[in-house]
Amino acid sequence: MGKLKARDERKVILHVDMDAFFASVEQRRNNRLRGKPVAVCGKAPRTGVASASYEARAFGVRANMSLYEARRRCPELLCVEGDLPRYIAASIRVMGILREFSPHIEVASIDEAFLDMTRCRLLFPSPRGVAEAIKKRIFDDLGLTCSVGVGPNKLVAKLASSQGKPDGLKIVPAPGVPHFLDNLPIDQVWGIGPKREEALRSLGIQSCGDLGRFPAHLLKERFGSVGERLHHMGLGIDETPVIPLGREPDPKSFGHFVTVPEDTDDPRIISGFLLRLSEQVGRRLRRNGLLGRRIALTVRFSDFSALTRQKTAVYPLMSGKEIYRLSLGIWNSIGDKKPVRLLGVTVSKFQRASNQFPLFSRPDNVAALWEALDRVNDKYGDFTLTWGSLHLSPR
Ligand code: TTP
Ligand code: MG
Repeated sequence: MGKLKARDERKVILHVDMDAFFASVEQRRNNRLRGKPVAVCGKAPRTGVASASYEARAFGVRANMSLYEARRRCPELLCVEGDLPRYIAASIRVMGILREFSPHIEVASIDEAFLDMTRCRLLFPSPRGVAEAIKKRIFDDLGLTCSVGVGPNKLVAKLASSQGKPDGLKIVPAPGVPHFLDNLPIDQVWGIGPKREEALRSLGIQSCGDLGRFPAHLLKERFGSVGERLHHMGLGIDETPVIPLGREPDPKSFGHFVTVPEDTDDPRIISGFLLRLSEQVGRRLRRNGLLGRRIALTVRFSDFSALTRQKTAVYPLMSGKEIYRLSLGIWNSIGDKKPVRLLGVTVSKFQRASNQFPLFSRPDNVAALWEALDRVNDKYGDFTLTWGSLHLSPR
């Protein structure tokens, strides 16, 4: 088993994830739903399950399942049309509570956050104590349960919180990481879908710990850049910091790059990557409360020749779609195209996105809300949300 970095061993990271978040919010506000199998769904008639209460999960109902299938598994399922502004309001209250415990908080999605407690040790010497206090505060204030994982880095903390669900509390100190990973089947590691799981099992890899012992170069050969990430996961290594919202250090530009899995000149594949990169950059802008005017496209071709071209937008942007339109425009203007090896989209020439959201006085709430919306949009296309439909008051 590889060694954890000494730097990691000193850190105390918490991952807090609300249990069956949307469904629990609905159960909390409507007595008739409590203790019952509940599914929260979108508006459209052919929508799927966004969140299933744990009572519904006992019947095999899961997120992303079609309503048809969910009802087949659980005929008494109570379906509730989701109300995103309500969940965002709850999310903002949860994040507000977490912020009382540590200023080093990264809102990872609408219902989950990482807290770096390393520098709060004097105030909260016991990780278990702080985790219990957080759970109690959230329950007392919102009547909702959450699961908390504690580990020496974000990866282990997140894996730990997923193991205790619901209403869980799992602490994995650095020396316990190898044992924890050995007992973690690979299908429980996020990001490993059924296809990849099958491929890993065919290599004799059953647990997350097996992944760490498997020769790294073979994983890379088989899975490309993901292989390295898998290897690190198997060793419980993760050096990514908890990035508090709006606190990326004085950025001049934001760029995202991808080495495509196979050199390609297929315009559909290339535009797909450009869209993804643009969305990533847009998200980063919003998280930092910034708008950008200059968009640059970087391309490295299969023969390793490279070019960067840029364009200045007429007005400052923070939307991934608009960044995509511009970067695609730059791509289309390139004359002599060879198969592409690497693509990058960078945005610069920033200005602050101030006074855009009159409903929120605190900038951290705005950032948290953008983040929450981004994550929900990623996962949950069925809701349409306009600013006007939000009636939230900042805490
Ligand atoms: P999750 O934390 O993944 O799920 P959950 O909170 O419902 O259940 P768990 O106890 O396993 O954490 O997602 C948080 C919320 O995000 C969830 O309540 C609804 C929403 N969501 C979607 O809208 N679509 C999805 O596909 C998923 C997975 C979640
Ligand atoms: Mg959750």
